[in-house]
Parts: sequence; structure tokens; C-alpha cells
Amino acid sequence: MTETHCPYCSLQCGMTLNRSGRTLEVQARALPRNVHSPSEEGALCRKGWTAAGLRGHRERITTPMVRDRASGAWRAVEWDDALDLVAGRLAALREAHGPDVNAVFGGGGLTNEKAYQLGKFARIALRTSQIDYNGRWCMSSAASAGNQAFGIDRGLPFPLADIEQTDVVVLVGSNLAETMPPAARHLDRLRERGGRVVVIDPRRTATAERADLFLQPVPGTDLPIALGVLHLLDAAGAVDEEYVAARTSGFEQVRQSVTGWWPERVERVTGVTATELRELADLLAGAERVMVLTARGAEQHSQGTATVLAWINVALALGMPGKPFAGYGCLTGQGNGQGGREHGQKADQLPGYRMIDDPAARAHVAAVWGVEPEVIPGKGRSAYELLDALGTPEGPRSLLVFGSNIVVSAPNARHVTERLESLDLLVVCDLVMSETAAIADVVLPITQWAEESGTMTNLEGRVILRQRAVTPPEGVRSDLDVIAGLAERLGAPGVWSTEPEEVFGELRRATAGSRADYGGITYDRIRAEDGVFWPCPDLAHPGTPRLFAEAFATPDGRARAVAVDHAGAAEEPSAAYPLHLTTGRVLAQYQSGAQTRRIKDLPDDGPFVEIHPLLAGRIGAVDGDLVHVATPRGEMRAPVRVAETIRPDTVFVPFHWVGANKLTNDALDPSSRMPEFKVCACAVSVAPAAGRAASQQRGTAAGVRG
Ligand SMILES: Nc1nc2c(c(=O)[nH]1)N[C@H]1C(S)=C(S)[C@@H](COP(=O)(O)OP(=O)(O)OC[C@H]3O[C@@H](n4cnc5c(=O)[nH]c(N)nc54)[C@H](O)[C@@H]3O)O[C@H]1N2
Ligand SMILES: Nc1nc2c(c(=O)[nH]1)N[C@H]1C(S)=C(S)[C@@H](COP(=O)(O)OP(=O)(O)OC[C@H]3O[C@@H](n4cnc5c(=O)[nH]c(N)nc54)[C@H](O)[C@@H]3O)O[C@H]1N2
Ligand code: SF4
Ligand SMILES: [Mo]
Repeated sequence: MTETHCPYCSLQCGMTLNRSGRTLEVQARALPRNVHSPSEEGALCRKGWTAAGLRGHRERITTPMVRDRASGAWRAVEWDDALDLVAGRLAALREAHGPDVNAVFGGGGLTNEKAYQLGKFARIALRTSQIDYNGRWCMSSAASAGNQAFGIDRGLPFPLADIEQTDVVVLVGSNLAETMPPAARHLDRLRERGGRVVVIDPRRTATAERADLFLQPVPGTDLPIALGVLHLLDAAGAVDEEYVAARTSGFEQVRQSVTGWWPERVERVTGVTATELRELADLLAGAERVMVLTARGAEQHSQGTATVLAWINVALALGMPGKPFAGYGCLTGQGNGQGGREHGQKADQLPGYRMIDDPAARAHVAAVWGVEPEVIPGKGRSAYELLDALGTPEGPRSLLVFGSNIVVSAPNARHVTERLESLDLLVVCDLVMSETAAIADVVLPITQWAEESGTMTNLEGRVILRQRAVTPPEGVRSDLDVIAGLAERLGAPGVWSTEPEEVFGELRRATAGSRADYGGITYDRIRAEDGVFWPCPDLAHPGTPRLFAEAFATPDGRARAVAVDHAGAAEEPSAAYPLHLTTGRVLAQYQSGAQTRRIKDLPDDGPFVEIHPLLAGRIGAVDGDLVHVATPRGEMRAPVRVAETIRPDTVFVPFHWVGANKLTNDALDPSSRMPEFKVCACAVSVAPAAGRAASQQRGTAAGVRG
């Protein structure tokens, strides 16, 4: 029996794994029994229950593979040969073009130990500045806003169960009933207590079903909603002036900036009526405690950072951040979405959120790594900019991918796939032949979840431990082994342990004294305490479940209210592309689907296009018809799902299958470099030939029924 956590999302639900013969049985495990938050009964979603389905799966890769470019044929090779080949080519490229010719792409699903070691590997084994990761496409706008407003980026500055104790929770662009199903019980309990739930989403989702107030805006207009709410709060005298004076800076500019956002103007821009907006403002003005939570719906925009800042301003105006059971938080997404961004996978950061261009930070980390600070390169390119530069005269010519299925999940994916194909060398470490692995030159088979140990930091900033429960399949190695094997072959300085607990020891030293200080966290403590919240500077420190009670992490201790304005989506509807396209998730699939599409106990109905009956009527489609969706960047076909729950001017496509991202826009947020996954312009029509076939079938079915 092994105590561990789910392999998927940032909730990191507790699990117990039991081996019986060849099968691995999953049980929900109560978690956490932490003195700072109410104890929670165990719960898992469908993905968690079926997580053992990849164990012994016939599609697991169990030997390194090399692909012949000319014929496309794969051949199995020995590990030593594969690592020699990769290290040799990386060294030769570096010799010929300099260290920035090699690039690394990481993931927010990697353990803290892997993320840490990967950042170190890029900087002192490859000596490249070119490393970034898929978290840039996840919560980076909230991170950038959190840093600006609070001086720190911890997704939730309080335990998740605090939701139950607030009075009003506003969910801006989160569908947590489908993306973190066990968390929905917090909404239910809040409502049982008499609290209220507000949901803002262009679709009436399973989460919206739990809402007391549901606002259904045009995609990309959460920012003006926040401006309008603040306008009304100020007009009603509902701003907590004492708090604003004592705990914030910059609020007067913010107040000025919302004077023009009267409700009728907000209605014209967002589609949310003036009445609904007033209802929201009244609800907030009358509440003792308010919690504003954003997720990808609000953040994955070219104005994502500004949107989050606008909602933080609402929370500040109400005097909430730092108050018990209130404030602002971001619901991070990936299993290690929080820890994955703290330890140096980001192009501009070193472990512990130390900035790569800060001399003191470089000196601290260099000492831990056993190198001179000058060895550490400077800032690299952000995720999309890195991919966009691949194979260009100025850009990298090799890419090592650890924990991302770029071909499916990157925006403007057709273009990105072309860039990947233009590389001299593409190496993918994965469990399965993902769509990205399939176009690589070398694929290295990696251990998974129950086959290895390591820490993860969940959406609350709680550091937890995944423990090895089973022996990995023969031929498969950990990412830590790959990193160490390549570092050694590249003659890298420093220590390259393959033992997670040893790597964690080094990570503790590297983060000591930083914002995300793990100095006092050990594997034993995590086991004994069911997780430890950072910052935790020393062994005697209890950890920090709640931030900001006394001060914010800014130099003057005040939260910064930053005035922002509405710029709109990078691409507005036009005559040729008259509708809004948005993208997102369904309960049964995870991310690019590389793992969940292969699990036989999870329903995989394939991609679909969700539209409103009015739109369906206009284009002459009925449920199940094959439709064609086009944007200026690409097109896809999939069966249509007609649903009254979506705005009539909006089309929704889940991104778990190839296709959705051929459509999406690669416009980037100026500060977070987040691509605009959540809105662009599109056109939808019934796909000519197949549409006819579908309606003929329907005719037959109707005939039979008649
Ligand atoms: N089942 C499942 N769960 C997951 C994942 C998964 O792939 N599958 N992935 C995990 C990860 S990495 C993440 S980041 C989280 C994401 O968790 P969420 O952010 O909850 O997921 P999404 O479906 O991407 O987006 C949420 C909602 O945003 C809405 N939306 C679209 N455009 C807009 C807009 O302009 N404004 C507003 N307000 N809403 C908008 C969509 O309709 C959708 O219902 O989920 C995690 N959990
Ligand atoms: N259109 C659209 N696109 C989106 C989004 C959206 O809402 N809309 N959301 C974005 C968001 S929030 C995210 S987080 C990204 C996620 O998208 P991806 O980065 O593609 O994430 P995954 O599908 O989780 O990919 C993880 C890959 O790594 C493998 N893997 C799992 N564990 C390990 C490990 O320990 N080591 C190694 N080496 N490999 C491992 C898996 O098999 C899988 O192939 O997608 C983004 N793309
Ligand atoms: S909610 Fe997330 S962590 Fe929990 S079982 Fe489902 S996928 Fe796993
Ligand atoms: Mo994500």
C-alpha cells in the first residue's frame, strides 16, 4: 500500500495505491489533515480513478527510438547509444553555432526535482538561455499580475477549503466542476452555509449550474466587467477606504480609470446587461468576505495580465486580500503548475523565483550549482517565442522536450509543427508516442507517476510527495536519469543526482532565502504533516498556508493597484469570420490527451464543436452533423454538438485532440507572453460531403421511427 497523489491536475487529490497481482488498485485518500484547514474526505474524479490504466499499456514506449528522416522508419536503440547520439549532436551544434543553438521545453506536470534539474541542465550543461515551458500557456498571466500587485506569485494565497468560509466567491473563467471536480463540493458547502457563488463564462457550464448569479459575456471581455463593477462600487461608496489607505498604493489612478465605465457602456462591450452588473456589484458591496478566483477563461488572452489586475483591483477595493477567508486567487491547472514555475524552467528565472538578471540571485544559485555566476546565461525566449524561432537563422536548431505535447497544445499549431519539423534535432522524452514524439528524431521512454517518487506543489502552494508504488517497465528511465546521462556526456560541472530526495536537498539550498523558500521542507515532514506550504525557511517553521495577513511581498508591504484599460481581443469578428471561437476542456480528457485518450475506461468521443441552436439553425446543422470551422490560421472538422448553454455568437472546441489549436491565435500578452487561446474570430459551416451523409442517415433514422 503506497500513499501518493493523482498524476493529473493541480488538485493533486490524495490516493492510496494497492498492488494485487499485476493490477494496481486506486483508492481515494483523505487529505489533508492540516491544522490550518478543515480535514477533507478523500475524493477523486473519473481521471483519477482510472489513472492506473497506463500501467502495462501496450502503447507505453519501453526502448529509446531513433527515426530515420528520409524513410520515416523508427529503430530501437540501446540507452547508451541514444544518449551518446543526443549528447554528440548537441555538442556539435554548440561547437558550430554557440550554446543558444540548443533549446529545452519543460512542463508543469514534472515534479519539482525534475523541473529544478532541467533548469540547471539548460543553464550549466547546455549553457543555453533558451529554456521555457508549457506553464507559460497556463497561469502565466495570473503569475505576472500576482507579481505586480502582491510582489509574489502563489496561485492561491490560502487553502482551497477556505472557499467554504467566504461569503461570495466570484469564479472568473473557471469551470472547476469539470476541471477539478472534487473542488466543486466547496461551492456546495459554501451555499449550504448561505454563501453565494458567481460564475462568469460564455457557456453555462456544470460550474455555472451551481451559481446564484451567472454572467455570460462575449469571450475576452472579463476586463471591462471588472472595470464596470469597480465603477459601481465606487459610486455606491462601497470602497473600503481605510484598507485602501493603509494597505495599497496606486488606488487613486485606478479609481480615475473606471469613471468612464458606466454599466450601459459595459453592457455594449460585454453583452452582460447593466442589471446583471448592478446585481453583482450589490452582492459584493453587501458581503463581509469576498473571494475572487480566476482561471484560464479570464487569463488566456492577449490582455490576460491586465484582466487579472482589474479583478485584483476589485478585491483590493473591497479590502479583501490578506483578510481571512477572502482575497484573490488563481486556480492553477497542471499537477505541478505551481512548483513547475518556481524552480527555473522559466526563461527569466532561477530556482526560488530568483530573477536570472539579478546579480545576488545568480551568485546564490551559482554557489549551489558549483559554478561561477558568469557561467549562468541570461534571459531566454518565452514558450511561444521560442517555438516560433526554431529553425530560423537566429533561432535554436535543436529542442529537447520534457513533459509537453506541443503539436496538440501550442497555439497556431500548424505553424509550430512546421517550426519543429525544421529543426536539426528534436528529442522528446515521454511515456507514449505522443503527436510530438511522433515527429521527433529521438524518443526517450520515461517512467511515470507510480513508478517514481518526487514532490509536487499543488494549487494552494502545498508541497506534497508522490511515492513510488511499482517497479517501472524494463527499459524505461526517469527524466532525472536522462538529464544526468546527458550532463555527464556534455562534461557539465556540478552534481547530477538521479535520486529525487537528493535532488530535493539541493533544491532546498537553491531556494533558501528566496520568495518560494523550501529550506525547511523535507520528505519526512511532508509524510508526517500531509504536505507543507511554502515559504518554509527552516525545519522549525510550520509553513505558510495563508499569505498577506500582515503585509504584501512588495518592497513597501503594500499591494499595488495597477490601472488598466480594455484593449479588446487581438482578432475581432469580421465579415469572413463572424463568430467568436473559444477553447477549453471536458471532464474525461486531460490536456493534449496523450495520456487520457489511451485509457480505455475513459470515454473518448473525439473532438466536437459546440454551438447554440440559433447558430445551428442559421447554418442548417443539427446535432451530430460534421461541421467545418475556419480561422485565418487553419481549419478543422468535427461533429457539432448543439447546446443551449453557449452564447449564440460563440463557438467552443475542446483542445484535447489535434485540430483545435490549428485555429487558435498566437497573439501574446505583452507582459506574461500568454497566447490568446480563449478568443479569436471564426466561421462555421456544415462540411459539404459528410454533412449530407449525416443528414441522409438522419432521414433513415426518422423513417424507422415513423
Ligand atoms: N478534465 C480536465 N481537467 C483539467 C485539465 C484538463 O485538461 N482536463 N487541465 C488542467 C489544467 S492544466 C488547467 S490550466 C485547468 C483549467 O481549468 P479551467 O480554467 O476551469 O478550464 P478551461 O476549460 O480551459 O476554461 C474554463 C472556462 O473558461 C470559459 N471561457 C472561455 N473563454 C472565456 C472568456 O473569455 N471569459 C471567461 N470568463 N470564461 C471563458 C470556458 O467556456 C470554460 O468553461 O484544468 C486542469 N484540470
Ligand atoms: N486551445 C487551447 N490550447 C491549450 C489550452 C487551452 O485552454 N486551449 N490550455 C493550455 C494549458 S493551460 C496547458 S497546461 C497546456 C498543456 O498541454 P501539454 O503541454 O501538451 O500538456 P500534456 O498533454 O499534459 O503533455 C504532457 C506530455 O508529457 C508526457 N508526460 C507525462 N508525465 C511526464 C514526465 O514525468 N516526464 C516526461 N518527460 N513526460 C511526461 C505526457 O505523456 C504528455 O505527452 O495546453 C495549453 N493549450
Ligand atoms: S481532480 Fe485532478 S487531481 Fe483529482 S482525481 Fe481528478 S484529475 Fe486527479
Ligand atoms: Mo494548464
